[in-house]
Amino acid sequence: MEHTMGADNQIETWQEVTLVYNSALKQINTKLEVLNDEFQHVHQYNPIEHIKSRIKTPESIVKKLKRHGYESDIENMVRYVNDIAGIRVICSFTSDIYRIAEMIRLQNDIHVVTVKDYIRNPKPSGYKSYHMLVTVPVFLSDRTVEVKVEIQIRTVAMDFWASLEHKIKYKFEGNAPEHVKNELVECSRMVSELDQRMQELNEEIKGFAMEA
Ligand code: 0O2
Repeated sequence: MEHTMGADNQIETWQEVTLVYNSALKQINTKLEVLNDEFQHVHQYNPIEHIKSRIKTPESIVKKLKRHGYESDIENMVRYVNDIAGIRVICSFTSDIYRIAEMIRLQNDIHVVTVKDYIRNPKPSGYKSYHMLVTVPVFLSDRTVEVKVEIQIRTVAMDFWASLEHKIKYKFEGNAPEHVKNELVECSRMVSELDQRMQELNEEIKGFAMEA
């Protein structure tokens, strides 16, 4: 029998939450590694630079539930917090992002719930990244559970920007001075320009390699 967590919540303790979400992360990690290896085999090129994954801390989950006005219990965590399990995929070029997203979409057992393209539509802060909320089946001894995983795909440059902006946001508790915010928006514009120029350079080099 199949259960979607949240609709028919089969998870009752924090230990079960970590077990099930960790298993989902392992599955997605393996899928991405396989796709990267296959891509290397076929095209002699790795679209993925590296992958980071994490389970959200209980403190951070409770904070998120509170922000949205929900009580802190396991059922609400599973139902309303979409990024308990998160994977960040870092690649070199913007075109790799869409290539990886398409490869994920084509996996039979992955169901794409939502997509947020903050590259085509950046956040007012300047944040850019491609977000996919997916579910993946986790096969337990007595049941199969569809588990939500948030996949964030971004370039090295976008990641550099996001990690500094995150530190600044944390330091100023979300109230950074206006000139700092403006500078971040300007840096984000520079990130886009850098990504575009690097991609153009890469295309040109590929053209040379084909002629040789
Ligand atoms: P952490 O520490 O990364 O876990 P949600 O808040 O998730 O219910 P929302 O706002 O629609 O709903 O989600 P969104 O914006 O699609 O994705 C949220 C995650 O994206 C964040 O998770 C960050 O990881 C990242 N993110 C979104 N906006 C920004 C931004 O302006 N700057 C940076 N540096 N990261 C951003 P958490 O839970 O906020 O944090």
